[in-house]
Amino acid sequence: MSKIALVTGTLGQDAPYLAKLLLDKGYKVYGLVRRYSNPNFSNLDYVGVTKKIDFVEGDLSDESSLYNIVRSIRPDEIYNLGAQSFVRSSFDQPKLTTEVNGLAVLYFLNAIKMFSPTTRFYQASTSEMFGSSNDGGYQDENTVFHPRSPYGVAKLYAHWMGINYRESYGLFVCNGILFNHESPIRGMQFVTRKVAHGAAQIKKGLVDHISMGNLDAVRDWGFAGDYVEAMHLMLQQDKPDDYVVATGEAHTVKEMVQVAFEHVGISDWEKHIKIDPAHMRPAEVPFLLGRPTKAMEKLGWKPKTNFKTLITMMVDAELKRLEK
Ligand code: NAP
Ligand code: F7E
Repeated sequence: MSKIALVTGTLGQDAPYLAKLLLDKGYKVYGLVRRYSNPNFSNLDYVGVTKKIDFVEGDLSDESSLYNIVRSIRPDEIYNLGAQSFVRSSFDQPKLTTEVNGLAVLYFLNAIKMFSPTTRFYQASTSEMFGSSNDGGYQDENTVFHPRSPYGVAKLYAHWMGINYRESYGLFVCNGILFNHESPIRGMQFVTRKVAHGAAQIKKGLVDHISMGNLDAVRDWGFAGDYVEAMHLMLQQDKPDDYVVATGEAHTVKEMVQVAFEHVGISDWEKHIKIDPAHMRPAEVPFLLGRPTKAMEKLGWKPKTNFKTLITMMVDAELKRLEK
């Protein structure tokens, strides 16, 4: 009998890569999609899985829809990837972010407890929960949390609620504390895709500059296709646990811009960047660098794609889209 998985965040970045991995392993995959007048399947199309997924309609802010879905499907595994995931927007929409990123996890955990207690649950936790905290230059599972945005605070609520239901009711809940991960189907607002797209457009003479925020921020950027492997591995272990997933390599936004522009043959990239305070955040997370030793040792996971390969892959994908 093939395993059944329910994935949320179906039309986003990570879910298409995860769905492909699960389908290749023989899973039946259900994808939660909220109600749209015109749904956008382009990310699922990019990965080639649109027709292989069974779509179920529901909304993370609607408790009853999640209860009904868990009760009727009783999945072996749930991967909760859906979220209001843009940190900047969470400052403008803190309540919505709290409901979708925080409370939805409580709804899922209660639904599992009541209707399907053997279901294994993966929660998309995030390095944003570390915020301004780091232990001597990196963050791992032992680092104290100090989130700096409503997004990070809501995710921390979900993270601890998962641990609480694991300890209180014995549910199989894993939190994957993932650092920034990117791909050619990353949302357009996020800095890597914005820069990859901008560099390709400037190269083609379509625009002259990109407006950006804090170029000094440091991030540990990996490839989404590598990171979904870690999500799956977490749910295959004998015991549930929490894991940091990262590359262990940090770069500034400025370095990322430089790699993208140099890849299209533009060395004077500074001329094409305008700093706009609109892209700054009320509280910034200045430095994120993960130490994924536990995931490497216990899950046998390791990242395969390095920083330069990732950024140049994204720029190439943008050039290809523009040529079409
Ligand atoms: P993403 O591209 O923004 O996808 C999130 C998806 O959630 C979107 O498809 C969105 O639907 C859906 N969603 C939002 N609100 C919803 C609601 N009320 N009901 C149902 N679905 C809803 O995010 P991602 O990059 O794939 O990330 C996956 C998960 O990992 C997220 O939870 C994110 O917070 C977390 N995470 C991401 C990173 C990263 O670097 N990518 C790092 C750590 C953690 P629409 O398409 O309609 O907007
Ligand atoms: O910003 C700086 C910005 O929006 C990265 C989400 O997936 O990863 C992501 O959150 C950095 C920040 O990602 C611009 O200030 C400068 O320091 O690409 P981002 P994020 O905020 O790190 C975490 C792990 C998640 O969990 C989130 O869901 O880049 N930056 N200039 C800019 N950022 C943006 N977006 N746009 C700029 O123009």
